Amino acid sequence: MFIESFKVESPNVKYTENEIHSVYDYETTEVVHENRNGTYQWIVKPKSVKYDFITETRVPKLGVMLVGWGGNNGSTLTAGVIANKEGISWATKDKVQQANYFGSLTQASSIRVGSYNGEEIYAPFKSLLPMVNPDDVVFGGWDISDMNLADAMARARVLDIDLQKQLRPYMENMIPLPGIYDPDFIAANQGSRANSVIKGTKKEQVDHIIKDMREFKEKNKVDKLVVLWTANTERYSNVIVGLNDTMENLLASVEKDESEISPSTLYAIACVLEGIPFINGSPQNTFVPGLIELAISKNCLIGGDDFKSGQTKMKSVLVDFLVGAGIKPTSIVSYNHLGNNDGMNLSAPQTFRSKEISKSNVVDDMVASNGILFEPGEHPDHVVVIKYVPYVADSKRAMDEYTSEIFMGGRNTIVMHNTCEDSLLAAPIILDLVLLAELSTRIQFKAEGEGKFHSFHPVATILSYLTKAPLVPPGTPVVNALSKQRAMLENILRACVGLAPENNMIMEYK
Ligand code: NAI
Ligand code: DG6
Repeated sequence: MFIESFKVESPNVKYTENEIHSVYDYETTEVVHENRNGTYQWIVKPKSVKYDFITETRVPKLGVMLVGWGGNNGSTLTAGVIANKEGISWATKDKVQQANYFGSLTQASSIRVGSYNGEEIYAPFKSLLPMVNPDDVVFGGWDISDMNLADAMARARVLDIDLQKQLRPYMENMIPLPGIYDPDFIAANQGSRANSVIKGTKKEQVDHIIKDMREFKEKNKVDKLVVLWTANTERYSNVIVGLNDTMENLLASVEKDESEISPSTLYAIACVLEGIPFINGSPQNTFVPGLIELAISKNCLIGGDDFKSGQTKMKSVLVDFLVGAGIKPTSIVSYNHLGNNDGMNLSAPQTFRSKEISKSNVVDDMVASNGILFEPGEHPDHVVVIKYVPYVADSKRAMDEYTSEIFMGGRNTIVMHNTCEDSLLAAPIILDLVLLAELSTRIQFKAEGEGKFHSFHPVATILSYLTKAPLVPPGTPVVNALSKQRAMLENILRACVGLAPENNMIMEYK
């Protein structure tokens, strides 16, 4: 059965006018390696820690500024939100299609809340805590191309033409602000697009972005802003001692107009200095060590890297299944081709390399979890290929071959072929990223023994489900397995309303 909303009634949860206060027992385990009677043993101690969570329930008017607003993702997301807000439907060759938010975890997925008369009760994911309604988000942003969003939507060739015609009047006056362009960081084939760029030194460019954000907030009367990079994939920046390795060195390098500070890092610096959450949807190392230090010192949310939209999402399900089933993946070959501007930019070796890195590390935690299948340091062969084929435009083809060793020396080969518009996968993920980033800034907590409430660590691991290469604070385990990432997110939000983690034990029926 599906219900639209619910309220938790518990001595541990208090709803006030502006807050939900929950007292929560976090059941965990502590592992120690100790000398007991002359031999070292692994000892696992169950442990319960009391947490207090406070969630501010007033939902702000949210502004979202996209870097790369006029790209395929930016224009598709903007179009999709307008279509939902205006209740637009359009004729396809099959039927009359209604706007929807399919593919968005927050808008189109559900959670189990319990059972009633022997029936499982589900509710929308978004009913867990008050979240911004995507229809109410004010969009804006930057692009190095001055094309208006209606023309950008047409250039992207993603949405049905009947829908585009209806959306055009809403989008033709939306013109991205000029962007920071540095041809050294993206493919040379992007040069012809760059007709709207911010001039000046790196310091002047950072100041310009700060001014843009302040003006956007003021003009649109938004309470909060989130900025997200959905611009071209950049090459990796070199991390150099004295240049970008510490907060002081990074800020000094901006002052000195050092060439190795990338545009994405400049936008991120501007955001962090303004206390505005910044999310990186592309694979490059925008978050150089100096930037992470800056974000921590300002307690400003940063999250990334690289949207986990299709092939990698499947990989983080399939490899988790294989390793979890005691089957040993020995070779993973992932090939894809696409013909959009992203594909063209990735046809340069340096930008491809950024994508290759973020796509390649996604099975490490699953492999490391099973010492029966894998020797220490052993890893499946893992190859990633991307080719640019203009004809297929945004419709990406992803082909994967997984070879595994099964019982008694047998071989198992699974082959997958996925065809899908890339931007229709990415747009709802962008939405989730900004909505969840905003929500997480309204949550405060403290563990027993901690004096004061505080926010989550500024490096937002809570967003991991949505990214290929989750950025985590130094010393924190990286989790790629999709089901674990989703459970982490859902269970933290459940804790905020005093609900136990979903453990699937269903003891009521045993
Ligand atoms: P796109 O190439 O259509 O759009 C990127 C836009 O960024 C372009 O309009 C370009 O003019 C603009 N741009 C480039 N450098 C800029 C700068 N420094 N400042 C402001 N604007 C700038 O690409 P698309 O398909 O929208 O993808 C965007 C990014 O998202 C790419 O890096 C891609 O790798 C990444 N991504 C996309 C996924 C998908 O499923 N579509 C999944 C994972 C990541
Ligand atoms: C070619 O791989 C283009 C990329 O931008 C991908 O479409 C994007 O990274 C999505 O990757 P995945 O592995 O999540 O499908």
